[in-house]
Amino acid sequence: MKKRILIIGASGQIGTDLTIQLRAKFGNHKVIATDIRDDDGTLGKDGPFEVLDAMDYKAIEDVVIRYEITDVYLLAAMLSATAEKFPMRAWNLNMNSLFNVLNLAKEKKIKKVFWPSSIAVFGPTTPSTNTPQKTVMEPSTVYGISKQAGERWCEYYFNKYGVDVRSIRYPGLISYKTLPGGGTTDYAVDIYHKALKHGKYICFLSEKTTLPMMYIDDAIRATLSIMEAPKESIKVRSSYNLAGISFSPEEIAESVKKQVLNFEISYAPDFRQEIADSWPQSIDDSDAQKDWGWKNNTTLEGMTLIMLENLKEYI
Ligand code: AKB
Repeated sequence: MKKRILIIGASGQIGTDLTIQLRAKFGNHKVIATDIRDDDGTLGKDGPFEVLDAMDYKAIEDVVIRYEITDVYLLAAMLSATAEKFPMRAWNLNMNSLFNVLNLAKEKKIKKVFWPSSIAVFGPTTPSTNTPQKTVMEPSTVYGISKQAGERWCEYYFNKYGVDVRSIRYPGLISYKTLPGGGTTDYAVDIYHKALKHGKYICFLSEKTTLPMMYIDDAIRATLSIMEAPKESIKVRSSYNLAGISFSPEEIAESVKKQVLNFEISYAPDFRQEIADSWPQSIDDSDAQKDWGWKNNTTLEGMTLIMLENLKEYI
């Protein structure tokens, strides 16, 4: 059967880059981009775009039938910082959207599901360096609780109903095509914008807060790899640990200073510091390496060069 892909939440940080790359790979008209907001001109010009609410089962089912969808990538979610402000809205969105897609797969209306988890599934009691795939998981954030519950449900739907759902625990992602929204790791994108615009940045995390991060191209490559891997090689049906580069605000600022000579950073930690402090500093992703050949490519210095070069056009 021919592959037809539905992306829910396509206009966000991951969705934008993922739609572009899936269209390059499978053809523009095979990839249906959808989002709760109307297209801003980025994704609708090259292929189908529809307004779609991830909470509306009937509306998703209608798109699935109309376009004969085989694979769904569910990217709609409320991220960590915003979820602390709207706990019930975050829980409802993050869980109901997942049930909608898992149930479509259970009813055999679609074949394969991608759902992103996050390093937020870990909590203050998790070993914070080289965090193993299987370890203590007591998340202390609304977002982390929803991702951990989501992982349990993914595994349950695989075991009980044979749903082919695949998932990655993304670290903080850094990209230039779109801004992230409402995350704790967003400072690592904002710093590049402010460095080019104002030559200085006030960071909402303290200088030594090391977190796992990844350049978007690596994250998209990981997503395509896990979705392409033979079914038998996917041994983890909750979600895979994925490691990229770990760094602190102080270290990313040093890499920016090498390119933007008078760049200055200062620190004013806010409520996001507590969220960041509950997350690991580095991740052990040996299961992803072993099961579907994952390997990170981009270094901090390399990412800084790419970000500053490309953002010049936008600023
Ligand atoms: C966030 O900061 O909420 C996200 C994440 C780590 O999942 N970027």
